[in-house]
Amino acid sequence: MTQRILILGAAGQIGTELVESLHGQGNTVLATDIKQPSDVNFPTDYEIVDVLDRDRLHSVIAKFKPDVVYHMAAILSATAEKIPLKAWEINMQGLINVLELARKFEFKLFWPSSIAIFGPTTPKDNTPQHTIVEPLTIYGISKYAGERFIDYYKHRYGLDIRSLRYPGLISWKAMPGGGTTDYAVEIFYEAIKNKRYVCYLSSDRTLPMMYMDDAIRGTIELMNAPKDSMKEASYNFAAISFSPEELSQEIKKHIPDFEITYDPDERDELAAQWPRSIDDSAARKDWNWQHRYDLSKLVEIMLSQIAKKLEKST
Ligand code: AKB
Repeated sequence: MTQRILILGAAGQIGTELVESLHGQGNTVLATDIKQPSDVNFPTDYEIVDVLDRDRLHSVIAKFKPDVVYHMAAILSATAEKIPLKAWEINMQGLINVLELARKFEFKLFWPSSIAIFGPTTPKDNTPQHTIVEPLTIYGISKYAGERFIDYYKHRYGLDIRSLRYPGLISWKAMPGGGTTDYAVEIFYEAIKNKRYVCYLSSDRTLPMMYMDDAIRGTIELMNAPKDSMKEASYNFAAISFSPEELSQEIKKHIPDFEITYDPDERDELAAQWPRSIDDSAARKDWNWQHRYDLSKLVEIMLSQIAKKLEKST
């Protein structure tokens, strides 16, 4: 069944690929973001929408009448630490504005959470679905508060809201912006262009990661799963885990003279608070989640696609 789908924050790393995929499946998609992106050509209608502008949001939703909304607009972890109160406003007030409209217009909602909800007191290996959650970053605090909010709206108003705790996402189509895990995309561009990369994380800073195709497929599968199989407010969602050093060793198999050096900055302190690996057995059990891409497959695709993309742009 095709649907009317509104994407808020469509010009970001995940939004760009969600638009492409949902449009490709025959849905009527309206892509929106806070400004006109210079580097993305949407195959769908596009409108400017600021999630903090309630009147504008209301009128776009009243006119488009979506069956489903993907609310992807957010400030990511590293940028959020530079503008904590603004990040809180965008991440939380933006979500509340969308939730209030979900009550009124009764659309189904997707909202992204993150591994950043976990903090230094959380067990780092195979982090369970339910565990100690004491985030110290403003991004992590906003994501965890968001999880509580969506669960409140689900139970209080009977809304259909679904959510995933995304790991670092790796794609060659769109660049990430302002995250702690962005190194795992930048490294490929630098490896191809300059055969060297200065990494802002420590060499052994292992983090949970996922190839974007898995993330998009998983997100759409979650949204299409039967409502009564949804047991969690937001699901742990995992594929692979690796450190910068392990990633660079895999890149060296393709570019033997690639060199990585380490100059950890404040982002390494954020990453140090996050899990090394995630137990996503609830997602695997409740809606049959399975990842397809391992590290070697991911590296092979990233290097070949980015090389082609860079060649085209010169
Ligand atoms: C970030 O690094 O901020 C994001 C995330 C893990 O949510 N990629």
